Amino acid sequence: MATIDLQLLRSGNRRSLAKAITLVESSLEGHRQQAQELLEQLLPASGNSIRIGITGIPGVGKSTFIEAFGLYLISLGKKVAVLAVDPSSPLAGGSILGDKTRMELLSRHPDAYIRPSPSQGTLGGVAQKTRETMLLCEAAGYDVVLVETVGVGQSEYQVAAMVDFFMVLMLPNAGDELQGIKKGIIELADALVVNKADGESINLAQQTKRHYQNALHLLKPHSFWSPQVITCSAQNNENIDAIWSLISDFYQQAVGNNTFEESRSKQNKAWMQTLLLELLQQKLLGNPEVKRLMPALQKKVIDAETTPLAAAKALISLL
Ligand SMILES: Nc1nc2c(ncn2[C@@H]2O[C@H](COP(=O)(O)OP(=O)(O)OP(=O)(O)O)[C@@H](O)[C@H]2O)c(=O)[nH]1
Ligand SMILES: [Mg+2]
Repeated sequence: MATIDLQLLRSGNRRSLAKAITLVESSLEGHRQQAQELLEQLLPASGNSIRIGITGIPGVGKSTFIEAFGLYLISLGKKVAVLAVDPSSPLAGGSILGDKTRMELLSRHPDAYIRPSPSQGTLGGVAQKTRETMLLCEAAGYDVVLVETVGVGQSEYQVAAMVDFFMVLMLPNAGDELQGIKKGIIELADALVVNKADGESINLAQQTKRHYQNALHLLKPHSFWSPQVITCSAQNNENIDAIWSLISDFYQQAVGNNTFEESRSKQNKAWMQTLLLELLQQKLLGNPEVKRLMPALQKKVIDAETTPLAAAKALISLL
């Protein structure tokens, strides 16, 4: 892989950014090392964006929303990067690419950069690569990074742990409780957005909004910010500006009371912990002695000749 021109990348050159992301996504050991060096060099230039996570069940309108929201942000003079985290789907990447038809104007706009989900990675998996890609986009001058995920797996938790503001898109459907979104995800949301508040669904959307307002009221004020419920129509471009003003409000408050930086520090510490445990596991299970002794110890445990704890300790002691 050719070397990456830092100046060119920082000036916002798209080819240079794309090359850097490809490097970061590569699983080859040599590339991994080169990628880490690049990231360390760019670290001081990263971090200057607002990172927004967007989740919701298939069909809720995430792509349509991102098209409308992204174009609105661009109209305010911002540069917008859209990343996807979708480790569960074998079609990962395919989906957001196919989605470019729903993000037609955004995907062609010079101030937008859309990147599909990386295919399953090793260390830290897709989440690690998305984090690294986010840093690269920031170094390349993107002011807003939108991280999209389908709300049907574990990836929502990973996305919530890497963004500053996390929003869950919902359908107008007051009777349908959580619509397949896990309660734990709702608890992480800084905003619930009831999309498709248009046509015959306007009243239902308002009803749904009140329903969640009442429910959220019971859930949390976990910090200075009380989660907000808002309706919009991504299709008709309605209330898209109100959603941005809500996020701006959050951002200003969070920066003002230091929770913005604090929350990013916490995220970095927690992520380091995750990576540490993952590396440890890799190291343990890759150790030749551990591999050699594992079957015999497993058999001993099965035959009740030793306890699971004693066997596990014997293996750990080999490190
Ligand atoms: N009436 C109405 N329809 C919408 C709105 N937003 C999206 N849709 C429609 O809902 C359908 C799904 O929209 P998408 O944007 O593809 O939804 P998605 O969440 O990205 O779906 P996946 O990519 O499958 O997870 C499409 O037919 C859209 O045209 C809206 O605000 N109002
Ligand atoms: Mg989509």
